[in-house]
Amino acid sequence: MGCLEKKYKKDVSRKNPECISNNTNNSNNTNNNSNNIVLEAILSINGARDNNFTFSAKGSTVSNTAGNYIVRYEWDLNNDGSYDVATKQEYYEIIWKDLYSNYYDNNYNITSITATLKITDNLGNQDTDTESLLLESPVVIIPTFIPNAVLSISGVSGSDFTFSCEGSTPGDTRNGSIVNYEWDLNNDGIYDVSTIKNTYTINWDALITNYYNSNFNKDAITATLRITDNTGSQGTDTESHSVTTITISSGDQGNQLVNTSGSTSTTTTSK
Ligand SMILES: [Ca+2]
Ligand SMILES: [Ca+2]
Repeated sequence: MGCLEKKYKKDVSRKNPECISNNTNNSNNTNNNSNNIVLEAILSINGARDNNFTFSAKGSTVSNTAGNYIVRYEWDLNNDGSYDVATKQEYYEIIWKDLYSNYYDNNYNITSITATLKITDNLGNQDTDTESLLLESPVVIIPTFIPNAVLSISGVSGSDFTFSCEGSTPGDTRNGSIVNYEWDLNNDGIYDVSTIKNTYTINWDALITNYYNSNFNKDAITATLRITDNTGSQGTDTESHSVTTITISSGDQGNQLVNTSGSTSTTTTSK
């Protein structure tokens, strides 16, 4: 057959590549009739999620110099076989939102763009090229439903001490729930007690003997509460409490979100 080699280029979408010239003797171009014209479409795609996209036919060629030229560019922006846009210029620009919402089922998370360019010259010859562009994976937005831990401590030296997390809330305040409370009674980073109730009470002797030096001679203790909600997200709060005066210490010093991938982010709010 006389198809010129150029016609069997990378356009894999064209199931039945056909000779685009009628030249059947495979002779060299003589540039004196339209039968020798070879038209080559070259598509390039540039763009990124959240940015502009440019579909370009730059580099597409007609092979002879007999006066034929490209008169129309058609763009199938999603390679579904239907050409979506026609231009006289050799490129087409579209913003990301219009591209995915109009041509990719409104799917922001698509991972690649595949498009086909069809060019037509003034003699009616046509050629196509199909190309794909891989997109970076979209940034996963971690929900900012952060449990809010609020620790309060009451008690004086010699009496019972009550640690309470009343006022704490799960990340989803409407539908969520707190499923676990953990108490670090001496703020050494080790949670000493875990409860499903939102209070924990311990007498002075047990508190000092078990969690502080028995010769405890300070004015205050410091404890941390950690709550876990039904999604596994956690919040913490640390409070210091005077043991010499009858008072309730309460605060809301910070929250911690632990996401399911294991990394941790922390936000801090002042009292
Ligand atoms: Ca299309
Ligand atoms: Ca501890």
